[in-house]
Amino acid sequence: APNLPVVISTWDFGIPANKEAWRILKDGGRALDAVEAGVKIPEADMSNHTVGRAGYPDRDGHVTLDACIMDENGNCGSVAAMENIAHPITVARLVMEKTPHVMLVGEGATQFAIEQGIKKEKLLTPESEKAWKEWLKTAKYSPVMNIENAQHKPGNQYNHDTIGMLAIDAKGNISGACTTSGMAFKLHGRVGDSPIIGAGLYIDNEVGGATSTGVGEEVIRNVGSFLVVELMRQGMSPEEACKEAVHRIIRKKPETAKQIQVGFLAINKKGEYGAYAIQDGFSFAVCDTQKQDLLIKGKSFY
Ligand code: SD4
Repeated sequence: APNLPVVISTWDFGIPANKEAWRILKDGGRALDAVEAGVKIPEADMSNHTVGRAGYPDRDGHVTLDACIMDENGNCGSVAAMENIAHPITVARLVMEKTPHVMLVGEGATQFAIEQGIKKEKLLTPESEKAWKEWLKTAKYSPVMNIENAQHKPGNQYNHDTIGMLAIDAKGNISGACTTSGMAFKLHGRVGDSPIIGAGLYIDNEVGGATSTGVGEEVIRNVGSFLVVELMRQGMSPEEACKEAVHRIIRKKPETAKQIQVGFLAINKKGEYGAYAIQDGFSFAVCDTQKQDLLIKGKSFY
């Protein structure tokens, strides 16, 4: 196909992540390798408080990370509520490739990562700790929408900036990765949609892939990414499928939906892509043979 390979990612920080993925894709590399390498960029970014290292902690001060990965053969791996390991996406891939399981959580996930030779480290940075202490003064859990403009400001209690990345390589194979520190100041033990196959990410190599960002509870309720892929299977374009999945969330809980952000991003087998969100302000990054740093404003219900 003329427009392959393609890699797309959620939010503005998808641009540098896509560039890293592109280094692999442009030389005929595998989509799976590209998405893992790509999302490791925001995982390592110290100025980013919503993914990986330097992520905001939970209510009790623990940085707990969620991630999953899925390949063109329907293999998948996931870690949830994992502490002290800087690259959860790599551990998710190791779960996929080195164990008979799909998902490891909490201490078991950290233990497995250590057994695989990954070093244990402290992920809470002084800046994130300061933001948490600030939050503790009121200790009010209220996610606020459209945080992409505010995510770098310390003290912001809100965030829903997960990176979800979808890639289709030169061979036409699709893979995806999704990684996050979850909602800032969540209850200890809370797991969002991002590490849940079918909710935060889904790939079907016959059809396409989808990923999500935003308030994970609403995505889990609707098995969002699986829904988007199934709608594409029935003939919808990526954008139409994302739009219908957003409408499903709104129809089910219209009052909740007014207050929150959820965005879906999808790609199909032809390399066509699209997105749709509840609220204005969702963006996604695209990288293909034409352009390596395209940022597109996602359409939205409100
Ligand atoms: C979650 N969906 O933990 C994640 C957060 C997120 O963009 O997407 N941020 O619910």
